Amino acid sequence: MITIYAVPISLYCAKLRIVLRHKNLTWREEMPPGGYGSEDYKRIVPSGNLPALVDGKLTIADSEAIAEYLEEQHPHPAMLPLNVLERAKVRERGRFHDTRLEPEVRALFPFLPGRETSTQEILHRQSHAISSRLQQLSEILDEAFRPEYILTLADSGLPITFAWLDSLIPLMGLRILWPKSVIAYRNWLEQQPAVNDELTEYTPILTAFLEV
Ligand SMILES: N[C@@H](CCC(=O)N[C@@H](CS)C(=O)NCC(=O)O)C(=O)O
Repeated sequence: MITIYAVPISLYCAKLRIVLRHKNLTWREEMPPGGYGSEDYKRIVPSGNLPALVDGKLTIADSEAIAEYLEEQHPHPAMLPLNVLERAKVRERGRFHDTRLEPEVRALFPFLPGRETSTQEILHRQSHAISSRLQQLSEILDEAFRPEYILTLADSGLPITFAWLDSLIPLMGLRILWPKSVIAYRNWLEQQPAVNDELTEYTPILTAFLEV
């Protein structure tokens, strides 16, 4: 059986669970031995990051690498289109989430309750940065989001980042502009069973985490 190393609040672990759920896979979840960032865990996963997956002889980290592995090992239901050009665009969208949008949300993590105090300047700057990324996402989606759209690897990280935004906007007083096409895409995403099931489990964990 597949084992994943994960912690409940990790955004990228929730992203991975959406892929596992959509592919109807069963998995076992373990906390990193010795805790997050421990030397014990780094003996298993040298980079020390989460999530990681163990499947037989294979141990790999990085949600994108894991998702591509799962797609090849368990091709049905497909989470990449057949067309090579469309597959490339799915990968582009996945990387856009991981390297462009999510890092602008993560930049607020040092200012979560109980941590450093944020300033109006930081909140204004991050509101602008996140809104700009959402605008870019809407332009990227304009090409891709059609009635025949299937849930792809690129759609696993975005719903979790959107859930974080839902919590952080009122908590920090962020002013975020949501383009109409992103709202329509998000509504569609949240109707997908794998996304809905993960959000049903993840959102209360996120809410409790932010209440600390
Ligand atoms: N690009 C990585 C990012 C994963 C990531 O940032 N994971 C966080 C937890 S949500 C983590 O492990 N942070 C600690 C570290 O990177 O050492 C992926 O897609 O898996």
